Amino acid sequence: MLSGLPGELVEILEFTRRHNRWRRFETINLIASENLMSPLAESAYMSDMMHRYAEGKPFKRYYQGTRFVDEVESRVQGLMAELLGGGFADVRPISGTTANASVFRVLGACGSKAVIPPVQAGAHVSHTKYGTLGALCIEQVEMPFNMEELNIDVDKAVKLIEDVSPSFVVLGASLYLFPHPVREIAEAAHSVGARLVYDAAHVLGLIVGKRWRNPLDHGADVLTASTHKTFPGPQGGVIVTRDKQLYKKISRAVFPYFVSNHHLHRLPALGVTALEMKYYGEQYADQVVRNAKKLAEALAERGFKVLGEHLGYTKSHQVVLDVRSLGGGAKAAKLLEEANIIVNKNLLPYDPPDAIKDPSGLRLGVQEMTRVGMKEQEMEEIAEFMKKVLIDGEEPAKVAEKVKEFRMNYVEVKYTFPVNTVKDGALLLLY
Ligand code: DSN
Repeated sequence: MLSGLPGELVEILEFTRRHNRWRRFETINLIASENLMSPLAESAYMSDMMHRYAEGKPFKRYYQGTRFVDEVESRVQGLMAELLGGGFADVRPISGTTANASVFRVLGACGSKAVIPPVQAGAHVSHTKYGTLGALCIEQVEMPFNMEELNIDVDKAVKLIEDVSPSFVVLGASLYLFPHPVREIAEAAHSVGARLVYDAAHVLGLIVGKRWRNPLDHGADVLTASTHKTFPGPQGGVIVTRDKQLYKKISRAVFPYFVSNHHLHRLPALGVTALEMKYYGEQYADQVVRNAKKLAEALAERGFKVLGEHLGYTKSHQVVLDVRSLGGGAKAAKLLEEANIIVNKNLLPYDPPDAIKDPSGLRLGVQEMTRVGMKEQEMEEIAEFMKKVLIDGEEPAKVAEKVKEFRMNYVEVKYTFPVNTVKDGALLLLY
């Protein structure tokens, strides 16, 4: 079919096809920051909006031709705010980092201080001097961490906030097993006139599905997130706050400081996902947290060192392993990839910061496999595949074939509306 076309073209198409087949149908994906959109959301994503510009806010644009984009964007803003218990949502940030940049720019001046979770304990790069804070020349001050509780050390963090008197404090993390103490930290922040930003990128789907406390109900001033981790939407960002004045200021930072055009085709897909989460989110989030706990238990039973045993392992979508005795995170992640199991190596809270290239840990997330219908029984099977590769020393290529067979049984995205995008013509409706 592709004969007669330039070789470079065939290669690009072929690599894309191979990627799609491998990552979508042949691998067990346990990257904690990824997920799948439903075919309905994917079809909404493939709209003409991807070609258009709409700088500004709905109904107040700098371009003509946006009347339907305005309708979609204003509805999606409303839905995202509704899912988070009310307030005001800006859906224009094109990533979680862009959302953070916009908020940090408003809350902190160059030379001010921000208190953040420790880097090894999961602060996102945008919270740090290496990333967005550094770009805004805001100083990072790390909160003390309690290794026993695998959480922020509340008493010490409160004292630190009182001593440092930062412009803002950040909670939420990329390595995230147990909910951070929002209420106590919010009180401490407010007592020194600081704002509390909660980065909910990893747990947005769990918050919306009511399986993780909503930080806006516990004193956080503003929530930022990406929309594609436990919240299974298109890649992008969102900001939600119940403070109208703060919302206005942040919106003025989103555009024109950090976003010009906001990749409009995300918006209908985000709207579809928001509605999926409105109707199916609790069911989905419930299964995600069950699966994570089950995977942790199944791995521990098979001899893995799983963090947080005395705390019940996890309350989120994540499971964290210490694989130092199995050759370290880099080696373990590579072997699993050869066996068609995709994970990422990760610093653990007790690793030195310079261990980033070969940290002690693996971070696993069950949200994507939950989305394709896996339940507790399948978590046992995943743990068994991982044992074969990392503990029994079986040939990864052999396990890869078994993983492929297993994965082929879970291709349909669940927790969505019963629409067949081909048969019911949803795709055609868009054109
Ligand atoms: N840091 C990425 C992760 O958690 O995988 C997301 O930006």
